[in-house]
Amino acid sequence: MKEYFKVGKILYEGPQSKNSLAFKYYNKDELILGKPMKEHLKFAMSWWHTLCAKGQDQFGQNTMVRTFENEDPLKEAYEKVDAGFEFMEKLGIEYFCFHDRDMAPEGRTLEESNRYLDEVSDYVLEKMQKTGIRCLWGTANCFNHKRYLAGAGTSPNPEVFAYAAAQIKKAMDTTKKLGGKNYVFWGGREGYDTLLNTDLQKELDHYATLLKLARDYNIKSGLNAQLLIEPKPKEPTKHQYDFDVQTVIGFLKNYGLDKDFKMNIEANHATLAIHTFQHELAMARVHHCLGSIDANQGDLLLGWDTDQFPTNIYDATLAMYEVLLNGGLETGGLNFDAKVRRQSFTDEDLFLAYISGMDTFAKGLRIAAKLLEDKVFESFKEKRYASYQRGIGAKIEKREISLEELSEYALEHDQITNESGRQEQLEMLLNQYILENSD
Ligand code: XUL
Ligand code: CO
Repeated sequence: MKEYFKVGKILYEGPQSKNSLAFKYYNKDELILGKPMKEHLKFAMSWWHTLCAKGQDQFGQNTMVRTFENEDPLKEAYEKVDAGFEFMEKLGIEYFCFHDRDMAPEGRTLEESNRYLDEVSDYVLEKMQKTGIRCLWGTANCFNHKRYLAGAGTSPNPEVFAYAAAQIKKAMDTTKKLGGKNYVFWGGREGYDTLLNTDLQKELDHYATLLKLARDYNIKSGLNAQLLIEPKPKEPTKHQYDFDVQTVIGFLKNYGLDKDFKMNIEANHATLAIHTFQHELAMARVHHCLGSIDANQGDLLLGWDTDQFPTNIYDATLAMYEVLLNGGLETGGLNFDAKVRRQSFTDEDLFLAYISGMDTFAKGLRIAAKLLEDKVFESFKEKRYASYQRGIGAKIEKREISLEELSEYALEHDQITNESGRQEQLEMLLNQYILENSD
């Protein structure tokens, strides 16, 4: 069997190691809060960025030098399977995520595309059985082809709606075949560029219909995956309907779909929505719909989805803090929806990027676990809201009070004293935990 990467197996060498091709913080079997790191951090390889991205941008051509290239796209798809499994095995990554069209090429007809996907996914299944590597989630690419120029479920053209439905059905069947426990809907081109040509009501209704049909098929087909919506506020359209977690929750509730879907939260999408990553995770957590994570980061100075590998320890700490508060991600995991920069065109760069991302989240997990164990923020918050446990506070919480009674109460208690929110102290403590645990 051909070896695609010159890099060997990546091992844990600990924080003192100077070897860039080794983990410093990710020690897969080490117990954190009684659970092995690899169970807290179900890392996944993104098929598209890792095996398909070639480094092109809107101004320039491909830059990546890859050993798994072939003039015949179908043959290349098989090479990508071999290369992808070698890559995951060498990094100790136990999951992957895929779109239908990055696993197998688009054919001349839908029937041919389906056949390609069947064939390549048969081979993927073989590799999964040999290696024990699993599928975290599957999805359909209903945004790349020009037929989707005006959306998929929200296209004004019902032929496009039908085509998208067919692609989703097939991607769900393939996810079932590969044993995926989650299925993702990223809105792709479900949004608008101008309201001058857009019937907002119809588009929202149609989008909800597509999701309802997929929800029903998830049960009918026996896939029974956790369905996930991935919010993103803009790009490619000016306004995406799945703007952010709160918007999606409102949409799902409006159409009676809130029990059927959770969220797949991507850090760079949070940035585009002018939220922190932690905000999106916390919002999903308190609404019991935190499903999975697309682990990456954006560039705060660029206004687009740069999909960089996560290196920010501060953000990763707060993200893992939310995950721990959530009691984990159940069927979800951390998919590196991230690509190497176009100047990082060697195979080795791919390994370095994943090692860096995995170590960032491993470090974040370690710090978050300590913060939680020591109840640094939790005990502060408990005290901050403690007066809601007694007197007038308890009545408000139990909703055993009217506006008139509150008015009477306030008339008698109009000299109010507040307590400091201690933001700077808490930020200092967070820094201390990050720095104290710097090796
Ligand atoms: C696009 C994006 C997608 C989804 C899956 O910004 O994040 O790759 O994760 O379609
Ligand atoms: Co994503």
